[in-house]
Amino acid sequence: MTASFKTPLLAAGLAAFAMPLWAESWDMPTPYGDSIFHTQNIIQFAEDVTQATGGELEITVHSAGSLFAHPEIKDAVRRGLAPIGETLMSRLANEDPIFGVDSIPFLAASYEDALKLWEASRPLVEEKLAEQGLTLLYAVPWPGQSIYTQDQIESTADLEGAAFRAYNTATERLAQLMGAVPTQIETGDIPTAFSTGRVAAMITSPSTGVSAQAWDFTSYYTDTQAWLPKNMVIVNSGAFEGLSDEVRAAVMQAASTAEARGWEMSMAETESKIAALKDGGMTVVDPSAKLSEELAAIGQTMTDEWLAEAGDAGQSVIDAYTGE
Ligand code: PCA
Repeated sequence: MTASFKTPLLAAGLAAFAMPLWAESWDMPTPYGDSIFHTQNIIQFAEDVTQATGGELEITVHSAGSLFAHPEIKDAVRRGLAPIGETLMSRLANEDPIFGVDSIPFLAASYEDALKLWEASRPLVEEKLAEQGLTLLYAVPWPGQSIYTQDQIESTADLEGAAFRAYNTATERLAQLMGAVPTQIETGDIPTAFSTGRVAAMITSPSTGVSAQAWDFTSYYTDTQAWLPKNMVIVNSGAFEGLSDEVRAAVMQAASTAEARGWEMSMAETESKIAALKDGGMTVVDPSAKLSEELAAIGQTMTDEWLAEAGDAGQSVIDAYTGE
């Protein structure tokens, strides 16, 4: 009896001694909910870091904008209010066009092209973040962006004047070019925005469609898969440099594992979440020839506009991407 009581106490005592005295604890704000694969990947990343550092660095994930709202996360990390965080890269496009290169319709609409574009753009993204005292850890794309509507759409004329949900400047511009009226809405507010009539249509991934239960307020999913916007995990460079060499190396290793795992998860999601939209009752349709043509033309316009804004630096990213 006595022995069986002593064992767990002894184990607990040893565990306490095993905790490194210099353990560092980081809070990590993220924008999206726990059911989203990006968040699940980050939770795994945090566990990997704890494991690899023997608890020297503990990362606590605060999902769904619970610590900082999405628009505040990047600045919170830059100012050191949170040492690490996640954000949608293209939300920073107003700071520098390079952050928006992954949100141009049909510039890179497959995983293969998205990876090429990421390899071509990553050095400049890292450079621009470094100028703000931020270090990029990794980036993972959402599945392709497709259109959700109440009625079937044959062409952009069917969206004329419709209130269209946007989540960055590119989706705003796309809505305008389609003749729709953009309104910025965070993912968590999508169901309410539809039910109160603030928006009537949107373009997003099947992942976000499923987490918002899009079948409750839309009936048609038009499978455009027009681009693959990325979430990125960034760290305050000062906080990162404050870690020991070993811990920093372990974080970098866990980040590169999370990047590879995240791309795999994203690819697997595309099919499984489209199937879930169908199960929910949505009709999944391919875009009509007319709609495809119109969207391709809008993609060209947005590429031209992006190049005009991004100048020589932008042109060299596109050249590296297209292999010219
Ligand atoms: N989901 C996020 C960003 C892109 C996506 O697929 C959103 O809709 O806001």
